[in-house]
Amino acid sequence: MSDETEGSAPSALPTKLTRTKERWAEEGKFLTGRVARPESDRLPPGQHLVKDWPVLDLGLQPMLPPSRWRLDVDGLVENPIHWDLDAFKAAPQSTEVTDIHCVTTWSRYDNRWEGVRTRDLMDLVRPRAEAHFVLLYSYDGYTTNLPLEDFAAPDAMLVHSWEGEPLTRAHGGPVRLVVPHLYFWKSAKWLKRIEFLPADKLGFWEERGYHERGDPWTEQRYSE
Ligand SMILES: Nc1nc2c(c(=O)[nH]1)N[C@H]1C(S)=C(S)[C@@H](COP(=O)(O)O)O[C@H]1N2
Ligand SMILES: [Mo]
Repeated sequence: MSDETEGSAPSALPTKLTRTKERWAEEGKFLTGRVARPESDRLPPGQHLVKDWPVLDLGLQPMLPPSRWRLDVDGLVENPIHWDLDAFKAAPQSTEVTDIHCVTTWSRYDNRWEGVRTRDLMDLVRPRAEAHFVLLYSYDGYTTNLPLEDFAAPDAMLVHSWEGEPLTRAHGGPVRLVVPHLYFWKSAKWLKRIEFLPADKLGFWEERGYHERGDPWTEQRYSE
């Protein structure tokens, strides 16, 4: 149950995958040194296409019945919100079809998402002028950070559905973030809280050597 996993720090669980990924960050694994452009190339450098949708996380998939899911949006905002799933679904809904690029080199094209655009969320909470970054908190203890401009990308969304079906627990249901133009580790599953901040604060993978921004087109896989 989420009661057991909500408060636990994922850093206390150095799984084999976590250690392997930390080593990749140290070694600069998968870097090709090539640069691609989203206008002319659809597949970023060093990526290969997959047809299925892999599941990647820290190994703790919180069990969140839709009735128990809550989202807090707070920090430097005029109008903090505390939503349940009904309130989330009452907000303006949108659909987007976008590609996934995971730093572990798989990409998946044409994912159909439904949910609330981050821009529509920002219209509701009204970030203050001093807000320049967001930190996302998830129910498994995961965190990830984003500059405000990336969070506010026109195709970035808080999604509840994929291909017309409710997002599964394995893929971050009831609600996850999707930021299509950055590596997929920025797209927090089991979203719990969005905090607007004046300055950058590193998230789980960013603290372990992953890039602060994570642009797949310039292979921002790891920090220098
Ligand atoms: N809450 C949470 N979100 C997360 C992660 C995680 O461990 N916990 N892993 C990230 C990573 S590294 C990837 S590649 C994607 C994987 O999403 P998927 O399992 O739906 O493919 O989720 C991202 N969001
Ligand atoms: Mo990932």
